[in-house]
Amino acid sequence: SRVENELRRALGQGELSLAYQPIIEIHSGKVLCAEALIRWENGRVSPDVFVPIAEISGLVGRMTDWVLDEICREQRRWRQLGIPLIPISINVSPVQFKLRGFVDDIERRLREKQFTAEALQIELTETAVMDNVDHSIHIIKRLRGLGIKIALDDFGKGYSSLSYLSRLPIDKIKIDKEFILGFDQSATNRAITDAVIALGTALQLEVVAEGIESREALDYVREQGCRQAQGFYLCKPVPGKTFAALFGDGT
Ligand code: G
Ligand code: G
Ligand code: MN
Ligand code: NA
Repeated sequence: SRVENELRRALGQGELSLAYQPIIEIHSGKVLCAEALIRWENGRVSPDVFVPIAEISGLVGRMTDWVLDEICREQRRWRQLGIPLIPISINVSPVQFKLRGFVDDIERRLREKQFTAEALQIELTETAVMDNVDHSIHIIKRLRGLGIKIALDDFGKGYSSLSYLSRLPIDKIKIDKEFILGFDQSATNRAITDAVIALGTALQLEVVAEGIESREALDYVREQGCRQAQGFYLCKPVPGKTFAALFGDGT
């Protein structure tokens, strides 16, 4: 298709970019991590549109390689600016996650770039992981064996049974932003948010509240015992340069 050819060209010519959004420790305001979000033409085409195209056209492996190279470059730039290591989390789609050789590719890329695994985190969607739990556990164990932290993204949207969640060797869960965006309008959304925070805490997982768009939302999740937050109220996704300027002192 036309978009596929344009994406192929964009990958070749460096027309993709990454935006970074901080994940904040609520009580201290400290930046714990940055989520990398891929952008094409400064966001004119949403990744919701072009990532699936990359998947069906076989470009997704090259896209992952590009993302890894780019965050590696960014980490290096941040280090040169004297910024203490801020881990960067990348999103991995269900298709990418299931590709044969996914872990091998990541391992090879880390090695080639002499990139420390503590600098990389991976966000997997709940639905991707639950699709084949045993296989997912195997892959996640290998990734964590490399030193990479794993987050379950968009949590609450899928259908994880609690017993499966307790079996997953993950580090954190990210509460799907839809629940938090609607917290003040829906008792159901609040009930789900509260339950996910309690569950994650009981399982000794880190819990991140996404979609924090207001002071009220931040206060609410904090009062429910959530310690980490991400959202437009705290900071929008920004270019790496801006991120370094805003958070370069590590606060
Ligand atoms: O910023 P936002 O509109 O960018 O992201 C839309 C969706 O695209 C989100 O679900 C996000 O996880 C996903 N996404 C953003 N960047 C990447 C990426 O590099 N790879 C994959 N697979 N998904 C991404
Ligand atoms: O699926 P995932 O959680 O990776 O998607 C992250 C998406 O959420 C990105 O598109 C990002 O731009 C978006 N996002 C980040 N913070 C907020 C927020 O506070 N409100 C809304 N509506 N979207 C957000
Ligand atoms: Mn994400
Ligand atoms: Na999410």
